[in-house]
Amino acid sequence: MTNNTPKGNNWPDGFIWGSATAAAQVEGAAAEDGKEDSVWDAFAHTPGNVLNGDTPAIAVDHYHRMPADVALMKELGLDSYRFSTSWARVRPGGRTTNAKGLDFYSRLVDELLEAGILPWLTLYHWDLPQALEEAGGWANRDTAYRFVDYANDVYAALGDRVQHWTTFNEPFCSSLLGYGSGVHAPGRQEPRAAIAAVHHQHLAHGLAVNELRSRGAQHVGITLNLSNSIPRDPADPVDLEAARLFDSLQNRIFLDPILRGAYPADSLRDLEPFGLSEVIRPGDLEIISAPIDFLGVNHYHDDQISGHPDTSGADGHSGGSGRKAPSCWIGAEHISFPSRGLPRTAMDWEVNPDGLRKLLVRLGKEYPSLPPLYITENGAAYDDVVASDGSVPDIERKQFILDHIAAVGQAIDAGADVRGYFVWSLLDNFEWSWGYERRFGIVRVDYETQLRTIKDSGLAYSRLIADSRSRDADSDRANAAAPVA
Ligand code: PNW
Repeated sequence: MTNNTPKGNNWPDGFIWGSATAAAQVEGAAAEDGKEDSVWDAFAHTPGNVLNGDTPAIAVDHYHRMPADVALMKELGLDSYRFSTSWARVRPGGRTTNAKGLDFYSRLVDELLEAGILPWLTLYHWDLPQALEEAGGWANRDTAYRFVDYANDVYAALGDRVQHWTTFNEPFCSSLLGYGSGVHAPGRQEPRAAIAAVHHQHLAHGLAVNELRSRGAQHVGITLNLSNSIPRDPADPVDLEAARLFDSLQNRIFLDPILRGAYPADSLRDLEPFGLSEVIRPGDLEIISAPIDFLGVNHYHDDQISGHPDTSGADGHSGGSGRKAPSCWIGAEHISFPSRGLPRTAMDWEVNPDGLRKLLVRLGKEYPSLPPLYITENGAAYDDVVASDGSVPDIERKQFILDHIAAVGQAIDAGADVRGYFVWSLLDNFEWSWGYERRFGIVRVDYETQLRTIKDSGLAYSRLIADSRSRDADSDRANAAAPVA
């Protein structure tokens, strides 16, 4: 047996191996079959917002190449495909249903099921209909109720075939980067609106969980991007305070309302000047803390935090346009991210696989009501080189993925209840404000021809999946052969 599987023992029964994308990053067909602009279409049209003036208009043309892309997933041996539906395709102006938009997802789901691939659906991966942004966007409480209308439309069309429902992907980004630093759509730089957006996305999540469950959904959850907060000098109170602030804004203001039914007391105090307590209405936290069936964890990097000025390293939270943006660290604008001298990806994010193990173990320790975990995104951007034979020997990405999978295995050995891993991303795609300049795919896309080529990282991931299956089969055989006591 080859030694491609980094986890020495078996992966838990039924462990899901998958890969992920998001609608605005792969679909293209931005104005087809009734789709109207999302905030990302509108944002990308303003020069200076996205690197090189790139837009999601064509992306990797997945809207037209969907059957071939599903065939590629089958070839890779994926158990599951995590994708998102586009609100602006399903309810273009935010207020009426577009049957043609839903039809695309219905065909996608059928194609996946036909290929034996489990559809893992995310309702919100950042593409709010621009019409709803013009009505106030996530700073407007009404948007939460419009989200439930949208969730209902998608459930009505796909609820008979899709079992796994994720409400939001990384509300951190679509609130604090979208409305705080403005490096993400809609590009607003209004701290109070950003904090209102956090709360209204929480509310939308809770309302949708209750709604989907009442309609019979069995597996409903949310995906958060979580990151360890590592004080530069644990003996320095200035660094400790900065690490507390980072942890509050990156992790706890998202985890606690959902898993504990309350914002952390320190976050409430810190965010008082930005109006957090003003947007919370009686009963909201009860809705927001509706029990979930799984927590999706997206993890790319962790951060060393200091309260002292630092000029040594980029913080990895800026957008691609290079324009000077205000901080997304609302009320904590002074915090810095000093380098630990670790290798970095093309996103300038430090590589530290053990951080993923630590994060998963921490979650289990700190949140007694933690549901099962899935790694819903993990991966890396590197500058790929195409070899003369057409192959893509992306050694660094391959190593990154294998090392992080090994870290997940170690977390499971240490007791973390992790049930699946989705690599980000299936395909090179529209990397938000970095446009097409940053490639995360395990499959290369030639943006001229739309040709897909499985990179070496994709081949390695595929082998790992096959190995873990043959191990399952081996142990099934061993169990079957064992005499019954
Ligand atoms: C995630 N940060 O975004 C998203 O869910 C994906 O759509 C995206 O392509 C992927 O990670 C890679 O970036 C993030 O500033 C964007 O730390 C920004 C940050 C983290 C995650």
